[in-house]
Amino acid sequence: MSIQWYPGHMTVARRETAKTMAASDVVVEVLDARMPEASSNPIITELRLTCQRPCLKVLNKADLADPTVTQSWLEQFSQEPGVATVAISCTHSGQAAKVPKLCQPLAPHRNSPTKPLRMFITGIPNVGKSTLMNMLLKRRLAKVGDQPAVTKVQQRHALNQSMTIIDSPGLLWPKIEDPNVGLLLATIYAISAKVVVDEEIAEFLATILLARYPALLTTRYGFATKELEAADVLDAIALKRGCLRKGKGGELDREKASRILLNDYRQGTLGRTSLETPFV
Ligand SMILES: Nc1nc2c(ncn2[C@@H]2O[C@H](COP(=O)(O)OP(=O)(O)OP(=O)(O)O)[C@@H](O)[C@H]2O)c(=O)[nH]1
Ligand SMILES: [Mg+2]
Repeated sequence: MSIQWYPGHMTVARRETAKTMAASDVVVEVLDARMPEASSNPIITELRLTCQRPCLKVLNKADLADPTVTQSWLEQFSQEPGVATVAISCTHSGQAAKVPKLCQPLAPHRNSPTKPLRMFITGIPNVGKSTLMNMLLKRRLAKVGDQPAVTKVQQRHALNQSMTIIDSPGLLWPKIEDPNVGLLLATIYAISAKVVVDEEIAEFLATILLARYPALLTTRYGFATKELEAADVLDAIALKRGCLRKGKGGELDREKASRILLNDYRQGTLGRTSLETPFV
């Protein structure tokens, strides 16, 4: 499955991203800690290299990711020139404050009311950009929500006398060539559910969970995973949760089971997992 999905507001977002980046000092690229590579937008990388802007890669939602794997990602990203990295969770108060502290040394000449440090928060949809801005401002100025494309326009705010922050709409790239990346992004709901079928995403997720975190499935749903395949996982969830298709003679409702698995995964109810590792 390669995903070709580029709604009109994304074209505008791309143009705006280029413009705002040129007028910023540090690019704060928010990634999903559970898949920092798949959630890196090649357009943002290309633009920041062209504009020669330093970048802070924020591995957000670290509370949902496997801490050992997150540490390996931080080590890998810190090797990149002009890049600093940090893993945070915006649901834990105080962690967002690390962001401006790490941005300042990336543009030390910008530190006064006449030359404020301009931090541009960007990234793919639903990774927590607006939540990060709200946490920094300690006010709910931007709307947030667990779905893509909540933010429609950029917002600029003064953080203090010598720092400004800009929140921006999520940005994807026009054609996601690698089917794995498409499915990973659908798993964290960076791509709209209208574009991908839940059952396909859930089966993809089940494959990874079976390989890396089978115990989490057993703990959550109460079935043994030995010798199960991904499709069996959905059947097992349907059985355990009594998901049956109406008027179909007791046939299992795999679609409903898929939604249960995806919701549990997205909300972190299943436990802490990383779907991508830097070792492979
Ligand atoms: N568990 C967890 N959830 C988070 C964290 N940060 C944000 N969220 C949740 O992630 C969802 C998306 O957050 P937003 O701030 O709206 O994401 P966004 O990147 O601004 O999304 P768009 O505007 O659609 O591009 C919301 O449900 C947030 O509550 C985090 O660190 N941990
Ligand atoms: Mg937003």
